[in-house]
Formats: sequence, structure tokens, C-alpha cells
Amino acid sequence: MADTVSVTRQDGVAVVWLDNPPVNALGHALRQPLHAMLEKLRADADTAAIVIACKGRTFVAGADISEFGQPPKAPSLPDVIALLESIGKPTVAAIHGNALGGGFELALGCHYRIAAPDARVGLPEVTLGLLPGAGGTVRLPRLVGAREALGVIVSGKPVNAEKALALGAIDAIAEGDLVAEAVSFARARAEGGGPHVPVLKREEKIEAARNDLDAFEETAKAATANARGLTAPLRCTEAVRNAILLEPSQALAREREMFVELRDGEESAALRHLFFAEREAVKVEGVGKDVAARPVRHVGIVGAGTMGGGIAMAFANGGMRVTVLEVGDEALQRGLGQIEKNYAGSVSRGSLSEKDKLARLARIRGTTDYTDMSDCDLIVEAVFEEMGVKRKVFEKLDEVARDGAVLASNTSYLDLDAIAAFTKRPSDVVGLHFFSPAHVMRLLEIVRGERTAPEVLATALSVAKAIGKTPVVVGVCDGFVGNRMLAARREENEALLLEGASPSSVDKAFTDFGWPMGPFQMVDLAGLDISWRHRQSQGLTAPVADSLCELGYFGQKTGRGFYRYDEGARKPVPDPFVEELIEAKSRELGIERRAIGAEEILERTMYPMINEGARILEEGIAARASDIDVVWVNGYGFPRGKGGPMFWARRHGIDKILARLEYWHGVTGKPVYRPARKLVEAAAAASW
Ligand code: T1G
Repeated sequence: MADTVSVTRQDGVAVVWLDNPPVNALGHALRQPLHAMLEKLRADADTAAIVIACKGRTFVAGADISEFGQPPKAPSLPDVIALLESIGKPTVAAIHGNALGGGFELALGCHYRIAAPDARVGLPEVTLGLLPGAGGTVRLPRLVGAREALGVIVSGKPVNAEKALALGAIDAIAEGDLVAEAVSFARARAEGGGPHVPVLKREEKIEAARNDLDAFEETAKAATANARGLTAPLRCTEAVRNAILLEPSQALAREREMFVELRDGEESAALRHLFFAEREAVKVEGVGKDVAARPVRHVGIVGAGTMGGGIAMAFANGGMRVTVLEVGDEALQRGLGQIEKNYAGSVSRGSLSEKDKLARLARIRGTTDYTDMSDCDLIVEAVFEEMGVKRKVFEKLDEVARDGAVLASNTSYLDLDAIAAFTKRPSDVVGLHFFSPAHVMRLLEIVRGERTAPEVLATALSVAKAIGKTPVVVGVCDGFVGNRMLAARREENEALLLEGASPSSVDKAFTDFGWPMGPFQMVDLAGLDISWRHRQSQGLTAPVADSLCELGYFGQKTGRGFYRYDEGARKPVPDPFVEELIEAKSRELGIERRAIGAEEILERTMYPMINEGARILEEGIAARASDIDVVWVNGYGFPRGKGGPMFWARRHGIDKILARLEYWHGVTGKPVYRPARKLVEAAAAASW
């Protein structure tokens, strides 16, 4: 194994090379030799200046996240940075790729920073439920200002080199050879004689912040407004406030205390679990690095409705050419008009520039002629969820699509193998299940048919990454992973209403758990008529929801559903009429109403969902429990700070869940409570 730390010299400038693939994470294997090298160079009279550079594709992408669950090993990253900062000679970080988290903090420990034009810097710790724990919350405000630093730290978003230079986070952007320019920069500073002021000793921007605390607090309020129950954004804010109000050493000490508290807490454990889970999910059996994805440049979309339009935008946003097909020109124009409206909305909200809007629209064109998709590399069907319609579309696609084109269905629960059988090329057929709104929701369920070819899966995975989706490969069953577990969770919702709960008491139990909204508010948003149609197609009934649908109460879109929505408002208001309707239904069905608490609501909705997840694992519909977590966090709003249903179940105690499922199965006899074999095994193993 090559040395993780080595040094080359150029006229008195020592270049320290870090080499710890794949992303130069600052694990102990790197920290220890780096600390030793810096000690040596500090004492070396022949070294006039130091450049820190990295081999491979990126500068240091952060501390080694996989180390956090283990006992810390000296030297810590703050120790390394403190040593770096004690060196009186000019020190320069030569940044390429990503300098993130501890990597950027290492760069902040240098006097100067030079970046390649396409480099990015950032402090994404908040996305892991952490705060920058190696001085980032104290040093960055000294470089860029407290309010600007707060924005970088609480958003967790990387900043490109141009913006970083404008902010003052870096000193220069290299035009040619990054390291050579960093060496010249370092030598010039050494010959210039200094002083070389460590970032930690620069007080000007801190003074300015001290004199305008109201402005800082205003920024802090806005930055943490959508913390969504997460603690880390609040701690990040507190740490930057400390940088303004406390001595640097005190601020650093408080930062470290809060970092350790967060690192050892549940929220960060959940978010770090998701970090690795999302990367595990793309490792698919039989689809190794040797399986080449087919290039996708031109995508066809069949159907320009809500889903088809959103999917078209998702691909256009990913830089691909898109042809949207509708059978009639009126429907086509309506669909294209909606796409334009969506983009215009993003521009008016400031989340998209006019220039980008025009560029994306230019990539989308409409047609009513299937032959216009004959050169598409990928065609996604997003038509009505009915097998007869799917058959017509796929038979037509089989006729017009070029050899090698990938044919995808956006079906959310129909049998993909049956759809593939409508074609003569079932190995080219895959499911791409987008979540509405398709250009916004990150989750993409890639449905693997029994005959789907490995390179078609590789193509789907590659396309998902290209359009910024988080993919999970799932097997064929009714509802795949997410919707199948949702059905299990939804099954008891009505029973709870009929037995004594109300829509708002159920929804409150969910929002208190951390969901953005409860199931009744959710179905009002999605439209009661959609699930009504699905129930009818399956011969199922739901007494309360069916009664509301028969009255035309479809939710927000009709102003009444489980809640009332005053004139165009979206705020759900409990509706006494619905409460009376529920009580009347209870009486009609001879059900004695009783008080039902939040704990029972949680047990009778979440536990069946987790039990269904266990069945999904048993049947191989999902390859890993963590894949199920990725589905739920990215497609259904499961609170990220709880890591997903299966992670949460493990931390909560699978044996506790098993015991309560057995209890409710005894009380109700309902199959939804019958413990899955896999759940029984996992309860014994305390792990999936
Ligand atoms: N630690 C450990 N492993 C990491 C890692 C990290 N920081 N970053 C990436 N990996 C692994 C990843 O699991 C994958 O492994 C491989 O590297 C390639 O990653 C003290 C406490 C840099 C933008 O949050 O955002 O510093 O699957 O697939 O798409 O204040 O990796 O190949 O086995 O994501 O090209 C802060 C996390 C840490 C940055 C590159 N830093 N990484 O994206 O590759 S906390 C981060 C990323 C911290 C300090 C605090 C991305 C990337 P495998 P990849 P990519």
C-alpha cells in the first residue's frame, strides 16, 4: 500500500501528498502520519513553506465517517489542525475535487488556500446530524463573515471555487497546474516575509459581526426555519454564535463538546446510516462495475400528464434531450403548458434562473407521432395505471423503438413481468417508478423484472445518478417496496377512526413522531379518489373514506376530505361533519368507541409497515433492510433523523415490535399483525 503521506520538495517548498483512496478521508491511517510529517517539517530549517495536496480524484472529502462508531484514536483532527496552525512558515492547501467537512477544516488550518477552477469546498456535517467538529464553525466566520459562514454550515451545501473566492474562503483559483501554482504562491509568501496570520487569529470579520448581532440572529432564524425537528442545525447556529461572542479557544472547546454530543446521539447515527445505505443501494447483485450501462442521450416519455410531465422535467434537468408523446394534440399542449408553468414557478421562487429555464425547455419537445421516438435510447411510459392501456403502449413501443433502447414503465404497482411480456424484448424492459412530483422527489424505485438484462439495470442506475435521483432496485410484487408497506400501514387507519380515534389525533401521532404530515392529511393532499379507484379495482372497501368519496369529498382539490380547506387554503381544519360521519359509521357497524392514545396509533400503523418490510426481505423484493430505509426516507417523508423504518425498528427493539404485533394479532386476528418469519428471526438476532 503506497504511503498515505509522502513529501516532495521544490526549492524549499515541501509538498505534503495525502493518498488515501477513494476520497482521502481523514481516518487515523492518514491523521497519524500527517501529524508526524508536519512536526518534522515545522522543525526542518530547509523547509521555507508547506503545500498540502492530495492524490487521486479529490482533496480530503472529510473525516472518515465510518470511524465515528468506534473509540476515537489520537491524534484527533483538531490536534492535527492545531499543529498545522502552530507552524510559522506559510502553509497552503492545494484543493481539487471536493474539500468537504474535515477536509475543508484542514484547509482552513492553512494560512492560504488555492483551488482548481472546478473544485468545491463545504461543511456538510449537518447532513450527517453533526456540526463541523474540527474548528470549521470558528475559523470560517473569520474568513467569510459570520452570516455567510452560517449559510454554508447550516445548509451543508458545497460552494464552487468562484463563489468561494468571492466569499474569501479561498485566496486564488489556479489557472494551470494547481500544485505548481500553490508552490509558487507559497514561495512568494515565504520570500515576502509575512506575517502569515493563522485564520484563527483574524478578528476583523468577527468584530463586524459583534457589532451587528441582530443581523446575525435574523440570518440564524431563517437558516434554521426548516430544521424539521433536527438538532444539528440548531447546534451549528449556536457554534457560530459562540465564534462571535467567545474567545477562539472557548468557542473551539464548545464546538468540540457539541460535536461529541451529536456524534454519539441517535440523530447522527441515523443520518450516517442513510449516508452509507444510499451508497449500498446502488450495489446490485449481478450488476458489477464490469457491466456497462448503455449511453442515454435522448429520452422518450409516453404520457404528458402530471407524472409524464414531471419525468420529462427530471430528464431535461439532467441535461438530456426529451420527446414527450401524447395521443392527442390538446392533451399534449396541456402537458407542455404545465411543464412551462412549473419552470416559471421555479424562476419566480428564485430557485432557477431564466437562462436555465430556457435551456431546459429547449431540451423538451412534444409529439403525437410514436415514430418520433424511434431514435430514443430510453423510453419511459407514464400512462394510466391499467394493464390494457399498458399493453397498447408497449406493443407500439416494440414496433417503433430502435434495437437496444431501454423500455421502462413508471407503473407504481402493476406486474412488470406482464408488461415486459407485451414486447418481443423483455430483457430490455425495466420499471422506473418515479414519485410525484417526479422532478422533485429524490427516490426512484428501479423495478427488476425476472428477464431484465444486467446492462439494462446498469443503464437505469446510471441514468438515476445522472438526473440526481436516489435509486433502489426492487423486485416485482404489488406495490414493490414503498407502496406495499404503505398499504400495510394504511390498513388500520380506518379501524382506528371507527374505534375512537379522529383524523387529527392520528395525524398528530405521526407529526409528533417526526413525519411532515399524517396519513389523513396526506391522502387529502394526494386525493381520496385515487385510493378509492385503487380499492375498487381490488374489491376493497374503507367505510369512512368511501363515504367521503361518494359525497365528492376528495380532499384539498375539492375543499373537503378528511378535513376542510377554506377557500383555496391548504391548511387542514378538523371538520365536525366528518367526525359525526365517523361516529355514525361506528354505530352502524356496532363498534364501541373508546379513547385511543398515540402509542396505540403508532403500534397499529408503523408496526404492520415494518412487518411488511420483513416480508419484503423474506421474499427478496428488497436486497437489504437499509434499501427499505432509503425508499421510505427519500420517497415517503420518513423522518431522516430516525434513519428509516428498519433502522428505527432496530434501535427501538425488534423484539418489542414482535411482542406488540403478537398482542394485536391476538386481539384482532388480522393478517396484517401476523409476525413475518423474518421479523421473528430479526427479533432474536436484534438485527435484520
Ligand atoms: N468517510 C468515509 N467514507 C466516505 C466518505 C467519508 N467522509 N466520503 C465518501 N466515502 C466513501 C463512500 O462511502 C463510497 O464508498 C466512496 O467513498 C465514494 O463515495 C470532523 C466530522 C466526496 C462528494 O460528508 O459527499 O468531516 O461505496 O460514492 O459520488 O468536522 O463521497 O465506494 O465503498 O459518495 O464521487 C464530512 C461525504 C464528513 C462528505 C464524492 N464529509 N462524501 O462523491 O463518491 S464528517 C462529507 C461525499 C466530518 C469533521 C466532520 C461524497 C463526495 P464505497 P461516493 P462520489
